[in-house]
Amino acid sequence: MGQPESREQQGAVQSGLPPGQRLQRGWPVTHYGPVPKFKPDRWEFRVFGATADGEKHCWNHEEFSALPFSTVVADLHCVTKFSMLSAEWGGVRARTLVELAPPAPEVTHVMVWAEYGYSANLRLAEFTDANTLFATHKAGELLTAEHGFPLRLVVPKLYAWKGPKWVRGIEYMTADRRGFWEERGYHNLGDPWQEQRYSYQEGPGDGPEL
Ligand SMILES: Nc1nc2c(c(=O)[nH]1)N[C@H]1C(S)=C(S)[C@@H](COP(=O)(O)O)O[C@H]1N2
Ligand SMILES: [Mo]
Repeated sequence: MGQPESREQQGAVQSGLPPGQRLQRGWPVTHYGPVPKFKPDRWEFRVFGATADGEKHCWNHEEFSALPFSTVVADLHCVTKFSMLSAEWGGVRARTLVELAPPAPEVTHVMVWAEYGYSANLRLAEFTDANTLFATHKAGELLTAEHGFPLRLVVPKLYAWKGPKWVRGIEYMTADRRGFWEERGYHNLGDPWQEQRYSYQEGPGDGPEL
């Protein structure tokens, strides 16, 4: 369970440019819809769905901020073809939350939920990867509102739409379900190294049909 190890340096996930991507100078802002306003007294992070104990688990902002802090160096690949390499993200490993609020044994997938109903589905194994991070910081500084403050998910091995900004919680699932972009024509898996951009590229077993 979450030992009070405070700062821990994670491995680096830098592998260069996946096929079809180009390098972007700076850090553009990309998302659908408005930037939500952060209300610290109303904010909570919820773990729900098929939890091991059948209960919902919640952290308020103060409690979440006290969780063990780790850093991950990772690239960001937007499906619209720009990439940003070697960003240093700081925050709480997804794995830490899974240890604190474990899933039931039959859980196979996780839906990550953000403000305004944005969502992204991940396989449990991707979610619990050591480099999957709920980021509060980038390059040692708090995230800005446009980039997801107070919390965004970083999944280094997948296209960036799989990392919701303004995350509010996760749902443990016993079967796969498509998230926001996955329902709107994007690939259910989203591996940039295999150029899994669109749903029409999916093969049998890649996920529930559109
Ligand atoms: N809540 C939310 N998160 C989101 C999105 C979104 O539309 N809503 N877009 C995703 C996409 S497509 C990308 S490329 C990245 C962009 O992150 P950035 O604006 O910090 O560069 O955020 C991802 N997270
Ligand atoms: Mo994107």
